[in-house]
Amino acid sequence: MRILRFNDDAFEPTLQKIVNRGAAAQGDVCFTVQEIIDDVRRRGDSALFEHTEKYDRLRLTAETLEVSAEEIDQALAGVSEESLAALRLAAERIAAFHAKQKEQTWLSTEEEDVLLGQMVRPLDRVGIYVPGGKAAYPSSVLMNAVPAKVAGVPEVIMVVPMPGGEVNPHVLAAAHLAGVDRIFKVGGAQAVAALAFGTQSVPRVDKITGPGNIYVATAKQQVFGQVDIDMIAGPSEILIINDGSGDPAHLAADLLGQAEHDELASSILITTDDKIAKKVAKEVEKQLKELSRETIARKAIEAFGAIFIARDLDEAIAFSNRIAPEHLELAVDNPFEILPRIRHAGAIFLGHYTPEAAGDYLAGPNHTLPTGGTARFFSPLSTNDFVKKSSIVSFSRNGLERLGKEIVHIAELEGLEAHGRSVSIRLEK
Ligand code: HSO
Ligand code: ZN
Repeated sequence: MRILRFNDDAFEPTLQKIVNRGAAAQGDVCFTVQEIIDDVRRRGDSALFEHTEKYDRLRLTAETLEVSAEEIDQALAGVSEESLAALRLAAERIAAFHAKQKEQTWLSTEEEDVLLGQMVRPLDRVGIYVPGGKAAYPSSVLMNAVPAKVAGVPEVIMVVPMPGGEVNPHVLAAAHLAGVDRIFKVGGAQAVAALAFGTQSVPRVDKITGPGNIYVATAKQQVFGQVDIDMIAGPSEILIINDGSGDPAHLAADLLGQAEHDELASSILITTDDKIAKKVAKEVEKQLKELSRETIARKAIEAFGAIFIARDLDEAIAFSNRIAPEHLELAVDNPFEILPRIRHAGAIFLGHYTPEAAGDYLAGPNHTLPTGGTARFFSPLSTNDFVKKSSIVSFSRNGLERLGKEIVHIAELEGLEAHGRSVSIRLEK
């Protein structure tokens, strides 16, 4: 793993390459995605089935499109008690954390004559995208479905591609534990389109969340406005701030935990100590060789991994705030001392015994996090993504008398006479 100081010539180019790594991917798929969406929108089920046959080699009918209760039972039968228990623990902890995020409806009276408030209501129906194949993570099912259910969404619909009819049974088990209501065996842009516009068999949803490949991300972007979406996730990343304390093997393990996700993942350590920098680089090499996903992790580490040496923690913190990382580990002796100075990060993991993986699976917070520097303005997926609000306004006659003059005044400023009259007509005699 390369080790660089801030004043090295290679520092800035290396950083730029890392920061811009997500941008290269998009572009060419836009047109294809748009065609698929238009087709599903126009022809509904038959287009959905045709695209599924083409991309997933799976021939579906209105009867086989949806995962049946028997198919769920079959999947559950193939999942060990231990796996179920682990997933159940994760689901419970995620639910408990997300319950704390719940915003309440509130009402407040003003001078006894005006009542104002905000009413919180869950969305009626949401769609959760779950990737198939190697990126089929049961944890992502929980991270999307559990908050929706905690928010009170009555109908959570999941789509998951099943290439050749195959599906990860743990994904179905997680869906079952999270209380997903219906599951459709479709994926890709065609599934996103079906959720956004509805077909004869797939009901239209109000919001689509969940990760997916470039086709799915582009499709979500294109249907935004027709439905709401969560964020557009880019490649994953971790930044570790270190002060020379801790075990190099632990730091290396955390860097690799991110790198094994995909070849575009980025793992950065910024440390104030050059001795630990060298030890971590050595450890990364050693541990890489032991990984089953060595090829992916090695590519990510070589292309988008780095160890930077900072003069002091101030410089490390300033760097982190500039990057606004998705995952930030404060692998320092006194993490709470520097926490107040962290401005931007999706999730922050404090101290030497909080590997990011704890947050990926069952600490409780969501693992759907803003990537690529968007932690500057985006937040983690939360219960609040599955509700929307209505404003509440109630004036009594006294209230309208108290505030009516100014309403009429502003209506006149805007030349909107009927607005003004709707007030003055009520206050006559
Ligand atoms: N670190 C990933 C989430 C994940 N990890 C799922 C394991 N499974 C994105 O933040
Ligand atoms: Zn992960």
